[in-house]
Amino acid sequence: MHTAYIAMGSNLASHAGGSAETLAAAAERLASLGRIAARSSLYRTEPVGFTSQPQFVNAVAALETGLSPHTLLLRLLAIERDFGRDRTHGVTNGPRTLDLDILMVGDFVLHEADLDLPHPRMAERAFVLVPLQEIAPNLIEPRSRQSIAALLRSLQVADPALIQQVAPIANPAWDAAR
Ligand code: PH2
Ligand code: MG
Ligand code: MG
Repeated sequence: MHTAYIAMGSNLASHAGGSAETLAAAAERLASLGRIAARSSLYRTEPVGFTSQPQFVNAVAALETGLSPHTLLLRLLAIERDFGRDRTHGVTNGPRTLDLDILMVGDFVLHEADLDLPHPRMAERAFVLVPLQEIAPNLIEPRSRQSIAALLRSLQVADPALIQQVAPIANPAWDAAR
């Protein structure tokens, strides 16, 4: 058993509804892979990377699971597909119905073609660090050996505007299950 931290994102509607409803429904599917130990608030965030696309809704969940990182990855990809994620079209970093990224699994450090752990860009992304710090401020990122709170402070010093692009939102479907 280990704790996997999973970043959730959406900026297109799915069969479950808008992005907030999609993340709420996806969290129920995550619960079938283990036990959800915590989930952050939902956040409305400005798109990063490819900027001419709708705002995202992002969150982070902590999942206690016995699945190996690779098995977990396959299961997450299957859930993405079930919510209409189409990887055959579209731009890199472009709009998506559902994105489920593994941030960390315990203190696994992996560098493989299909899976890099911890997620190589997590420390640059306010839409990841802000929700992650909400549920696991003292968690140590094993590559930098820094806590999530420390990584977020560094990002805030480097670019304060980034943090302001991540704002908590309320959603009944998500908040009821927290
Ligand atoms: N995901 C990306 C690219 N840019 N921007 C925000 N705000 N949220 C995301 O989840 C996101 C992004 C690629 O996965
Ligand atoms: Mg992804
Ligand atoms: Mg992603």
